[in-house]
Amino acid sequence: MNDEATHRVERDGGVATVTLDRPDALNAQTRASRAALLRDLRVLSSDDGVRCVVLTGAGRAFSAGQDLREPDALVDVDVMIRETYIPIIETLVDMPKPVVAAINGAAAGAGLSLALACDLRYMADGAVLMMAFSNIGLVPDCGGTWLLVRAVGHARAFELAASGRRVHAPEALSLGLVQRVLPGDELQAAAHATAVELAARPTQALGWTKRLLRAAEQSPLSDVMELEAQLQASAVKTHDHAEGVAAFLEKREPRFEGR
Ligand code: T3D
Repeated sequence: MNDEATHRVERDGGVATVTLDRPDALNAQTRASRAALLRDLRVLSSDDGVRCVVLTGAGRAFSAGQDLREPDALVDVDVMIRETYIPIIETLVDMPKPVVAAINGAAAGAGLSLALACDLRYMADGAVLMMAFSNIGLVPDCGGTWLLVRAVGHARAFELAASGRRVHAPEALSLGLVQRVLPGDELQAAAHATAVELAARPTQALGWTKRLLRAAEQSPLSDVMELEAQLQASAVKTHDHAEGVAAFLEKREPRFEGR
């Protein structure tokens, strides 16, 4: 699935784990690594057999963002961002199934944007988050502003972006940037366990729920309620709705199939 060998994709039932795998470079992103990642994320997005995705990093970092040693990285940077970074973020945000980030180590710059594009973030107690862009005289990109301001509000987002400082796990948890902090050696198991639970939920309804929550962040109430009505009209026709109601009436656990 990945001939570039800059990440790995492993399947376990309905859970796919994507591991950024350039540990010697703190999983920093290059043109080639982004192209390969985008290709595989799109495959996972359209594969109905995949019902939850975990995104994590190999070694001691989640991702240090753009590989600052990559030759010519800044040539046509806007084109590069449009062609690789933006579609990766959009694919994660629009993925019609839950995506869990297991932040095993530093998530900096575009690496933090990747994590913020996921639906849930679990963080190792020794990891750090960094809006690193201003440390090298850049503005946040890859949706970092859009995602961060919605997570923590303007003033906190500005402070984190302007300082470029390290946010350690307890602060990340208190800011709501991550949902759980775990000892490093328990992180992957906890993220996988949550992914297994989510994969057993009604995947199509969860995908539509993601879409509604994103719409709710930027659309008027009346528009969102109309979209809710439209998607509910689709949801009531699913196998999982029938199964959920039957299971409730029969006083048993539902067996959702994601359709
Ligand atoms: O530029 C464009 O193309 C536009 C797009 C921009 C998007 C972006 O992502 S901009 C932001 C880029 N990322 C950064 O600025 C983060 C830089 N790295 C750090 O701040 C820190 O390294 C970390 C917080 C990630 C980790 O800190 P620490 O103390 O654990 O490790 P370290 O000692 O700083 O780094 C270890 C090595 O990794 C070191 O190399 P060395 O000295 O052992 O040979 C360091 O240079 C290297 N490294 C870390 N980050 C990057 C990197 N090499 C290349 N690119 C990196 N992003």
